[in-house]
Amino acid sequence: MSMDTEGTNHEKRLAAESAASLVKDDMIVGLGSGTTAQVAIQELGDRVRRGLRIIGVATSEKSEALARSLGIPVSTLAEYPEIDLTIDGADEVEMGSLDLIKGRGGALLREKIVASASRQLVIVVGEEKIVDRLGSSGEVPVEVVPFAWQSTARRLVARGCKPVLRVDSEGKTFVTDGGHYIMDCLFHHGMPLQAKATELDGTVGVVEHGLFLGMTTEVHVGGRSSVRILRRASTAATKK
Ligand code: A5P
Repeated sequence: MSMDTEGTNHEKRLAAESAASLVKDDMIVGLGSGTTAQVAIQELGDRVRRGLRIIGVATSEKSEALARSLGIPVSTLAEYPEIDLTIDGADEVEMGSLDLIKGRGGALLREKIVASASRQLVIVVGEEKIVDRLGSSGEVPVEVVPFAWQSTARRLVARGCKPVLRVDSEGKTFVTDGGHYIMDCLFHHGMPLQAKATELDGTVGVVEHGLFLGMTTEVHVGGRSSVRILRRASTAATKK
């Protein structure tokens, strides 16, 4: 394993452990998706084995399978419509607003539904995910219905972006847990991406998009030896 990968894994673990420490007995916990959220699920699994009582609600099939394999009781939003705290990763976090881009791992729809039902959304990332301006590192994933996706792509072009249909490692069209496709949309620089959220919400054929605006409670940023915690409505950061 390269030093870089080791470093990144270490940073993910620090962030994940810090966020998981917020979880207390009898909480309903949203279980995020992606490699950093997986580390948080593993940490929660360890704590469940040592006696922590929680119920998890997963944001993807993969996270659900991992949680079950670790002995974390898993339920649904139908049973538990209100979630106390969700721990999830992100592809970008905008400094200050703590607005997010999510979904580059392919799980954005369920992630947004779970985040919307959560009293607290705690994001776990490494320093490389923090950006000054949303969209700095690339595309916004947009989940679309497969039917006439080419028409939806044309509508997305009219919204000012260049959409690319996501394919998997074998070159087949990537299909989400919900049976949809993802278009990775690169927006022209200029207007703040936040202004595009309402346009995407109103685009026929779009199921959901990866702009998570005004949802984050706090961000645990894993560094080399400490965790920086960012809270919304304040640029103040604390170190653990
Ligand atoms: C899943 O689709 C995403 O929203 C992930 O939360 C995001 O891609 C971050 O994943 P990593 O923790 O693997 O970088």
